[in-house]
Amino acid sequence: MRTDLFQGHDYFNMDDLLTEEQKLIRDAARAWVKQEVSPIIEEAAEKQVFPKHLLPGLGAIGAFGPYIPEEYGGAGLDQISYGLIMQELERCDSGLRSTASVQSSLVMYPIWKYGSEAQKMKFLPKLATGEWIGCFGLTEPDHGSNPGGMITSYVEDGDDVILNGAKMWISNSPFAQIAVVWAKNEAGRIHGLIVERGMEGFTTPTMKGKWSLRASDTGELIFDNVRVPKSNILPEKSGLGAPLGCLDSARFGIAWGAIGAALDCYDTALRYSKERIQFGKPIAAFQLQQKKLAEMITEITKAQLLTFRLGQLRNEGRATTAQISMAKRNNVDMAITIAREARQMLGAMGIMNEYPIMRHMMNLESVITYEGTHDIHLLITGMDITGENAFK
Ligand code: TGC
Ligand code: FAD
Repeated sequence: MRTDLFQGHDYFNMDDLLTEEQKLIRDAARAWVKQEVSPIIEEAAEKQVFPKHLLPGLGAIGAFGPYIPEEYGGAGLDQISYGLIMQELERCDSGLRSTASVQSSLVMYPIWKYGSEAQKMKFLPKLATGEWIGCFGLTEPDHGSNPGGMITSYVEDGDDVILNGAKMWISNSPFAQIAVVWAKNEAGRIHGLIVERGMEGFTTPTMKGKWSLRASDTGELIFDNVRVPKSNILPEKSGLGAPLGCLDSARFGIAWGAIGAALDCYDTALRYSKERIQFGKPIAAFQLQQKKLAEMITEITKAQLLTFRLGQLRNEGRATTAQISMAKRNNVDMAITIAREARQMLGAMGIMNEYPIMRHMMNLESVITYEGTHDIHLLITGMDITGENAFK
């Protein structure tokens, strides 16, 4: 078993910009990850199982709904604290961060922002502790980048609605107690519904065979005439803007998380390069290896600065969707590039599970695709700066 020696890298003294509370939250998340997750993560990824026994611990470090008010069971933290927790989780594994960001931004966030008071009181406290786990159903087999084309829909029937359709690629669906599902009503308007495990006609088959995000469960959501009470419809917002608003929050978390994965790859390559001797000296002494390391820490530092500023803007309620897109796209691309370079720096050892790099690299292939692909985020930036919509 590998010892987790990670200490963090802060080339531009970013810690000076953090409050004492933010540093405490980050350090607590890091310590928990080192003790509880680092020792088991390689085996979980190899066996393709999500380690469910970690859920209460994730709740305890505030990873579920960090910014949800305390009256609903959340930690009532600011956005930078949320980002730092995501960074520490993804420093270990993107799947671990996925579980926390889906629960926080894609399940708790819509219930908090668009739900009734009764829905908030019923679901949020149990989601905050990890007693209940939720998932988010937007993507369909034929509608990924274009969720507005979804065909999952419902018709009214007395106090209930009858839901039909299917969602695919849904993180945590195989074991989630609830699913926040986006579906069209009879008028073709998109609404969010809370579908609960046990409702007749609702099934969640697991999708196996992923070479990426193996320590995170992914599945489908199948709705075959599922009767859902109208009281489970989120009343306060409808239209595609409702799920897209949740994605803003989740993409923000991913922008921070990707820095964590990049830091772990950089840290591993730096340590290895100082220890590995070839041609009579450490490979860290060769200019080509130094170039790789210097470029890695430069890109990480740029991403840290970008993301910290985004956190400030989000704390002030001023971050735009396009700014969040730019940070998600830049940081994930930065992380995957560093993972590929770091893997090469370890030579043959880079492919082994004794080191985390190959796992990060494979995980990041999902991260660069989900929550809006690399191309989609570029087009969001393109639309923002030119005023021309390339999607229509
Ligand atoms: P478009 O016409 O641009 O917008 C439709 C309506 O939504 C409004 N809107 C927003 N509202 C709130 N927040 C935002 N961020 C918003 N962005 C847009 C917009 O004003 C409009 O409102 P209205 O009143 O005029 O109707 O929509 P479009 O159909 O052209 O699509 C735009 C596009 C392609 C950018 C968008 O659909 C998109 O982002 N596609 C990517 C899909 C995506 O990211 N899926 C993610 C699924 S969840 C997931 O991957 C979870 S992974 C989980 C994990 O494990 O971490
Ligand atoms: P497509 O939309 O078919 O895109 C294929 C390619 O075409 C991409 O390269 C894309 O960039 C490109 N493309 C598409 N449209 C355009 C365009 N207009 N211009 C230029 N290029 C374009 N979804 C959820 O709802 N909930 C979840 O919890 C969830 N978890 C996920 C977990 C994993 C592990 C993965 C891999 C995915 C998950 N997703 C989830 C789905 C994810 O959001 C989608 O995969 C993603 O939005 C892309 O959709 P798609 O795979 O259908 O690709």
